[in-house]
Amino acid sequence: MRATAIAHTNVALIKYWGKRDEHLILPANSSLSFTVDKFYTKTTVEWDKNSAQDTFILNGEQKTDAKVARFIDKMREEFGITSKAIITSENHVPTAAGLASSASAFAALALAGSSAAGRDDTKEYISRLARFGSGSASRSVFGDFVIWEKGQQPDGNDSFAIPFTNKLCDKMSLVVAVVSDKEKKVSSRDGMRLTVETSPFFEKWVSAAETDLEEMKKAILNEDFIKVGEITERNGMKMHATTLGAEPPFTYFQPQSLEIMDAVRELRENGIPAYFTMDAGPNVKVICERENENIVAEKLSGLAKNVLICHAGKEASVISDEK
Ligand code: 2P0
Repeated sequence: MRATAIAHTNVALIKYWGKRDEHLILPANSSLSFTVDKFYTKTTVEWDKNSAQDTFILNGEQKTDAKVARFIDKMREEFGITSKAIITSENHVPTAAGLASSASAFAALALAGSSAAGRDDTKEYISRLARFGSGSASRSVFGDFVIWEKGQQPDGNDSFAIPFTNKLCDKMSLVVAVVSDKEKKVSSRDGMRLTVETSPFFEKWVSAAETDLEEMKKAILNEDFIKVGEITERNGMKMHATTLGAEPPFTYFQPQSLEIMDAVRELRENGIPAYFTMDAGPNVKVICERENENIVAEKLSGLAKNVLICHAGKEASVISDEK
């Protein structure tokens, strides 16, 4: 039994930053993301009774990855199977983009793994499962705007993503300004943990994120791009503020990131509505109206290594399934 699935990566406009349960990967706050069309992972899973061990091939090279190994065990436990997995994965997230690929990777792996096991799981189930690989992967199961509900239950059964809306999606672009494609110094998992454990700003961040999320939902549904941009920018900055309060303090900002933020402010002063956000790395993602995407890309191209224009991406899907 073998199946292939594709999932796109996503960029959070209301960030996930901090877990309330490390083991179950339960977030402290709900988050909202925009799935992007340009970057995706394509993964084939085969459950093989005759293999003596799991195999993971990424971009043509055999790899050993602790997170993937744990996730395969989780799938076996969930599906009630003992077969070993043969996984072949292609990451269409250009290394030069310096973007995280764990979101698309675990969403594609969960979907292909379930389908290869002959199951017909709901997307809600796949999202909950993908969460165990990487929290943000729960959101990559869906397209357009997506909300990962933090849930209330201690067992995490109500913590999964749901599709929110496709409103505004055909009018909005996300321009990625690549500052560095190097491995980040502090992984998001470690950065979050340190923030939760030591930053006095963490508690405030969680309550502010919940308020931002409610306002963001309204702004998207009203197709109010300016409001969406303002909330995106302030939410991202609040997340990054928590890292400066951690002990020891750390930041994902690099000098070039700050220069790009200034350029975005300058665009606004010149009448082009554009707003930035950053994740657990130095690259800057800028949202703008589609009619302005080339002006924004042009402005940032002198400051970044590479500039990529993205639009809304589709939900994860199974592209082949052999029983
Ligand atoms: C996000 N990030 O909402 C936030 C903003 C990074 C900054 O989700 O520990 O790789 O595997 O659940 O999903 C990156 O975190 O972390 C992330 P784990 P993940 O997009």
